[in-house]
Amino acid sequence: MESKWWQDRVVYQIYPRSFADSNDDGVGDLKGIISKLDYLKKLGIGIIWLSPPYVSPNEDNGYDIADYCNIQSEYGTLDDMDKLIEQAHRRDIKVLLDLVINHTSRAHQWFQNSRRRIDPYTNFYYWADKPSNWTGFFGEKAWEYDEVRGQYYLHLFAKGQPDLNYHEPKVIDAVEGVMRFWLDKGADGFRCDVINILWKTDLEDGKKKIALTGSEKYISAPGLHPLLQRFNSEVLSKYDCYTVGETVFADPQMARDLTSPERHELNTVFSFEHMETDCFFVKWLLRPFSPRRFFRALAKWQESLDWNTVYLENHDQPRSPSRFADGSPSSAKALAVLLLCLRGTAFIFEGQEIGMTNFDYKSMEDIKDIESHNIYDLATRLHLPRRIRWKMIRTKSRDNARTPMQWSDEANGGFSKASPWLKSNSNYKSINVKAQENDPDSVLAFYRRLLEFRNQSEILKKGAFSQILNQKGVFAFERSLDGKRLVIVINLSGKRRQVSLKETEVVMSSSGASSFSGSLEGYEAFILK
Ligand code: ISL
Ligand code: CA
Repeated sequence: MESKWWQDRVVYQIYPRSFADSNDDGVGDLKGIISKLDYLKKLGIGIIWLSPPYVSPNEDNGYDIADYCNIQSEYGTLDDMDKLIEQAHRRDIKVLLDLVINHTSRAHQWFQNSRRRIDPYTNFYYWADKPSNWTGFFGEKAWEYDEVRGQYYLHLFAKGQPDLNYHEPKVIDAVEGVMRFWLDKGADGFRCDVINILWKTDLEDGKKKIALTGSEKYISAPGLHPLLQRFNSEVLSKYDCYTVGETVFADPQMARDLTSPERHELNTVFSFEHMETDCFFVKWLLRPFSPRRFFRALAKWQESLDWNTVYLENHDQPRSPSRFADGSPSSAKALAVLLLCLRGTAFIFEGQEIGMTNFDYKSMEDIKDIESHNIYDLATRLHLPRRIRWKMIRTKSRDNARTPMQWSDEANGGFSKASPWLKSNSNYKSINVKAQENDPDSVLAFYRRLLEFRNQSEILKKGAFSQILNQKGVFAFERSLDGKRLVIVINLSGKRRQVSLKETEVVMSSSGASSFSGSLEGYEAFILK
């Protein structure tokens, strides 16, 4: 079958705030992104996804939107956005935008009108006299009293992020207007924030029998599917666009229901199962990393869906070499082999291609993320010792991913001459683009070679996945197409391991080794045929 453009290309996620600062005010911006398009092209990227650059009070760094159709002035102007899309397209790079439609900011005009009961906005949000006892994603109560309206509103994330009410048809129309606005401007699709929780049921509740989290009332609730089908038939199907939905608490069946082509909802989703193998129930309850559990989750999703996404990092997750390995450049390369050899649309997060690691902060004062602060405060109220609280934050804070991109060994990693909005990782002196650019052994050089290989390998782009082994920290799988096969073997154990595989001819290796005898060093990976 003919493949779609989004099946043939690799995506690069940009967190605009932290990527490149063109005017040295300490905040990344759109002009900064434009100046790095050649760098991305050379890397082998075919699609970029921008985290939200829209007008926002920044309580959740742009995931709290006050105006969907304008650019936050610190990032630039609508004109800059037009230029960015045009310049990307000129290089044959597609552009995905973040569509955050579960909630707006409290500062959005829709909310300001709704709290004053000004029509047609009166029912744009979930209002209740007697709220349910739900807890939100950031560890707070999910309802907040609004003095102006004299009622409670639902916010599954921060207080500044009231949830939109999709039971109100005018919300659907308004959101479709936003989608059309950006697609007409040339955007090639959307990454859809927490898309499987849009539809809520049984909100007002006096009875105490509902579960504390309330999640069973909104995870892929039945009303979600007609809603997504409507977005698809009214808007998405009219453009050659791609959608990837962020789906929380989803199992493969839910993912199939959202992505099966004949249902006309989304193209792909982000699953979380492999990212949840180092915790119990919630990410803050730390569990030692187990390569076996991790690979098992990846293989399960590879086998359950015909086509989906693959990712190891994003702006909400710790850095993968720190999290799944020992943080070393060789482990960053081994993880690159895993990411880019699995079947599906692969996503690289900014800085992953140079092996950036978790932050090296020493205290909460350096942390900016609202989720981290809320959870730290909650843990303080629960009397957890400081040592434990800090360990949770250091290991899992979203700021691990959000430190400024490390371009050179100049001040602040060459990100900005001004002090950046979030402190740089001090390892920028050794881990940076400039140092890696001309070093053939660098993580960056390896990513470039691997992307070049993947971009022309029909087997890696289209081939079937099949697991070969998962034991003692070593994972091996086969990709096959029309009788041809590649075998990929990755050692995430940190120790030398011996395996027995039929294939021994080395196509590529993370260490540069050109022969394979069945033995892998710690954090070594091979592509064999
Ligand atoms: O980050 C998480 C784990 O800490 C998730 O619970 C995360 O909150 C969830 O995946 C939803 O994330 C998305 O929506 C949030 C926003 O804060 C995240 O940055 C975004 O990726 C609310 O818009
Ligand atoms: Ca700037």
